[in-house]
Amino acid sequence: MSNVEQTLSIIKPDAVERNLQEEIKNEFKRNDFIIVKDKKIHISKKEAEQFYKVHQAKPFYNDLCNYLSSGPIVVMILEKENAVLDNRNLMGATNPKEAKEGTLRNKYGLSIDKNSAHGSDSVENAKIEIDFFFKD
Ligand code: IDP
Ligand code: MG
Repeated sequence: MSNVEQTLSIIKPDAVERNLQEEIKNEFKRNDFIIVKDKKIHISKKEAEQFYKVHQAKPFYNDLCNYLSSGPIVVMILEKENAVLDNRNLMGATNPKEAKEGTLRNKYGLSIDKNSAHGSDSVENAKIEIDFFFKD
């Protein structure tokens, strides 16, 4: 039985700043993801706060929101079988130092905050996050 899913991916400011968006998009395509929609945007701090609301109690919340709104990002809807989990596996661990060889965060991440990529962590959150950026 097929299990085609969509997930939300963000190429974060550190990677866009280093002009890695085409290289990272190619990584997704090589790994059988279809990029259904994509756009380059620069969000406000308020939008970042809304997007990362689940983390509002965390000590790093303010820095995280400042960071995500610090420069342009590329937001994408990715589609494939098991897209949510496959994207998490392709990204690797949150901390690039712990991310396995060959994962995006291992290859491109600079630090736990500048870790180059975001990916939804569940099908339910993927729907919410896709709506957040692509509902018009
Ligand atoms: P994830 O991006 O792998 O899903 P989350 O725990 O959802 O990781 O955290 C969201 C983002 O917050 C991470 O991608 C990372 O940039 C940042 N972050 C997570 N933990 C820390 C921390 O301990 N210090 C600073 N930033 C953090
Ligand atoms: Mg997360």
